Amino acid sequence: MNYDIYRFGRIDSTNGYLMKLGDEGFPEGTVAVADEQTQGRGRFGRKWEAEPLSNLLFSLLLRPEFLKRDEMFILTFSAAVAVAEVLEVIGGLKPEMKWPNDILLGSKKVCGILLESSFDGDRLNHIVIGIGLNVNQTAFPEEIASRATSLAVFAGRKFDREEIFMSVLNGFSRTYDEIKKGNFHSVMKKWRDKSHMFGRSIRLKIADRTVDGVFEDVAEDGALIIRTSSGVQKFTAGEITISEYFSTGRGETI
Ligand code: BT5
Repeated sequence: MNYDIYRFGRIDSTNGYLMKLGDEGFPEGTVAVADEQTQGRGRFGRKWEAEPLSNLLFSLLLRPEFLKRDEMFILTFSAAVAVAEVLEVIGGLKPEMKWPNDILLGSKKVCGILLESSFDGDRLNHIVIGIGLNVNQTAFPEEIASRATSLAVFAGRKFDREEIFMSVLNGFSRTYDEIKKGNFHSVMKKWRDKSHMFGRSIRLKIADRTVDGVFEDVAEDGALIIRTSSGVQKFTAGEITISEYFSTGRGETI
């Protein structure tokens, strides 16, 4: 993929910016990266908080016309695989995938991925994938301090943000080529190999409902499969908590 990179010292949100450029017809491969976001966003209107100049905050515009609406999930998994492989190669780290859109180091969140899409009826206009990776930040705001970590905290050294950025873009380009060829399985396999949740007791929160069970698998369509007391169930959305945390009273969503 040919990338066209727009760089910002400060911006509201790289995702918001690229959603607008998407509407204006900018091509696939347009990238926005910022040293600081004033309104960095997560899913469901949540905030992404990142110290200026310390982290990797970027978004990528895609026009994956080859994907069906219910196949978009593969893009989140592809991005997660691209980031995790960079952490392994450059950082010598062992990242862990957390369904559906997080990467953890030592059970704490180091990276969040936000996929936003624009449709015209059933026709896809564009998709924006946003990646927030904690790189050199060593202290976090109180609300997230117990659940967030960074490469620097974990590895005990600073990292070159640009090197990580370029490596993630290169890695994503390779993964994107795979899924263009319809090879979802190889991406899902790489993701699964980095998930250590299989067989663990989890609690899934979906809106105001909770489901307790055992993490059975992630299906080829990206859905979470949980074994509950009433049988095996499949979910396409929600938020997981690992039961070890809530059983010790630390019940918080990573
Ligand atoms: C995500 O949402 O994890 C997706 C985050 C995507 C951020 C990128 S940065 C570049 C691009 N531009 C944007 O505006 N966004 C994208 P979610 O799963 O909803 O998780 C959000 C939750 O993670 C928050 O409610 C906090 O609890 C926690 N959180 C916030 N900042 C964090 C950080 N720096 N590290 C770890 N956890 C954080």
